[in-house]
Amino acid sequence: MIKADIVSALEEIAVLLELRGENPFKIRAYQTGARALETMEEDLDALLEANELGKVPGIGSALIEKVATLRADEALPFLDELRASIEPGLVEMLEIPGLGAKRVRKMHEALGVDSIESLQAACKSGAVAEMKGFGAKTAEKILHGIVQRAAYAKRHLWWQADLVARPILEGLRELPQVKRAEIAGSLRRLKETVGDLDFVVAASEVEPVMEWFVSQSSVESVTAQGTTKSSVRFEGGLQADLRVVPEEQFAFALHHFTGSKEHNVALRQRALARGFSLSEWGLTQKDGADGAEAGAMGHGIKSEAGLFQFLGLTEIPPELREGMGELEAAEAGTLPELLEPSRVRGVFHNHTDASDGRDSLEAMALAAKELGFEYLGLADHSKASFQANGLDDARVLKQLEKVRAYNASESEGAHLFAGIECDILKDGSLDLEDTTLSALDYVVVSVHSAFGMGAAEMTQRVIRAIEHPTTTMLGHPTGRLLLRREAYAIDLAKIIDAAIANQVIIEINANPQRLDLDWRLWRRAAERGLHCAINPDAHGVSGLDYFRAGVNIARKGWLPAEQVLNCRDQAGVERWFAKRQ
Ligand code: DGT
Ligand code: CA
Ligand code: CA
Ligand code: ZN
Repeated sequence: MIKADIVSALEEIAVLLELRGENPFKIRAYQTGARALETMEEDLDALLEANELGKVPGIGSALIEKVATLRADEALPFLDELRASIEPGLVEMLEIPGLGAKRVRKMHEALGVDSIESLQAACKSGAVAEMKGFGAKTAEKILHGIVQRAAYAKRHLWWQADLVARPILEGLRELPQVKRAEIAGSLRRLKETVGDLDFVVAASEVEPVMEWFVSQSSVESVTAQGTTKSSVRFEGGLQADLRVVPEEQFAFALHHFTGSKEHNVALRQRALARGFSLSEWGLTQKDGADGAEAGAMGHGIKSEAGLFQFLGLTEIPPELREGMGELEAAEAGTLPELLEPSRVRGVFHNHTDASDGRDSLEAMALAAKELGFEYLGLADHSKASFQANGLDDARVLKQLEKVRAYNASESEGAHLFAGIECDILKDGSLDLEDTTLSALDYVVVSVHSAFGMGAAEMTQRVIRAIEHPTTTMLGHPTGRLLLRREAYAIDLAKIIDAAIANQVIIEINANPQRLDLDWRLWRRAAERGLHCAINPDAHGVSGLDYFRAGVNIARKGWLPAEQVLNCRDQAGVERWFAKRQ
């Protein structure tokens, strides 16, 4: 079983245990373990072999044996028994938005519901409404959830969701009743994909704000309209939640609905340890002795910064709130200084009409200048990418001359660097002559073929390309297309090791559909010395702007500017290239 499948298995165990009403600590151990396994970059097999998996923080002793068994591809009797003990209909019910394992279990025990259909019937008959702690409103919500389930299942690219969200935020801010309005949720956290949009508003009057929100022309259907929350669905299936709160609750609501859940849980635990109960409404002081509550809700906190400060932390930017050590860093004062788009002086992996780009070298250079770039790297495809009109050695050398002539001319565009996106052939050799490659300023190497080979072979293939003396950077290291194509099998820990050892850069491919190398891996990799280049992989002038999505990922990956090649000036980049060749 590959690592991703083991992660899913651990997550599944957590859910199944919850459906059975097991001990919350046990459940949490599996959730934490799944996360730890997902984000670790060490080679799983090496750790297992050395008996060192337990050293990975978050992987408890109970999990080690199960991971080992799953890795060895054996069936896990524990999981099989667990599955067999729970009706599949219960698991399916968890796909209903807003419905958690606890409630599913209660309804199953009290009413015998065992499928979405029987749940729907129980909601309609009033049986659910009559249950203690449920009520008519909950039954109604479940019915809504069942109807919406199919549409909710789909996720959306961050870039597209952001395009939808920006004008809505502007519209909200223009309403006279609105005092403050912000985007929350995964969109604000800059996740690569987004389930739904979340807006949080402080307003003097709720109704007109809700009314404006649900009657936007792009709204296809209104799934909820209330006094604190409304939800809508746009054409294309994207949904949005709006929460309206009184101004004194705004900072708390914004923080809560920004998430992530993991971050929220950790912050709530920190508040509890200091004698406060934290929620989306505010902070309540716990009286201690008899458990009675005392103290004001807001403590005068008007901003997220104020909330973090109250809890003894420096402000944690939304994109770092993933429950991946940000509280510890905020306490120690070691949060990274996040990269700003304005620090990006140029980008390296872009295509022109010489291969499969739409625009000429001159047009690309001008567009780069207009974006404020000092330089632009051209990296058209090489000949093995024949479907993309890749360049052979002669055409590469001709383009190199053209770049040199452009830089020597009086033209207004950005300085051009002459590069190539050279195909990594099946055996790991490069698609062009060494003499051609070393004549260029830099070389991006990428896999564009034979995605189906096994992980070991793919890893060897890419490492061989990384070790090639002319290689400057590795392009889109997993080949994934978000929501469309899985990453090819490859051992990224070994790839990162090889890149560091050879002083080869790994790119953040900033095309919104790639965002590859994944943000989850950058923090550790950068700490170990890996350098990064943010590359829009533009296939026309309009694609250059994607570099902003790459900056998002660099921020989310805790990347320091010193390790981002794009932050160097032209001379600094030239020095890096020279060192390599
Ligand atoms: P998404 O929409 O799937 O891309 O991810 P989010 O993070 O935007 O999640 P969403 O829209 O369900 O909820 C927004 C935030 O609200 C979430 O990040 C944390 C908070 N939140 C929602 N439900 C819960 C919950 O059950 N427990 C906790 N602790 N926080 C929650
Ligand atoms: Ca969301
Ligand atoms: Ca939401
Ligand atoms: Zn490519």
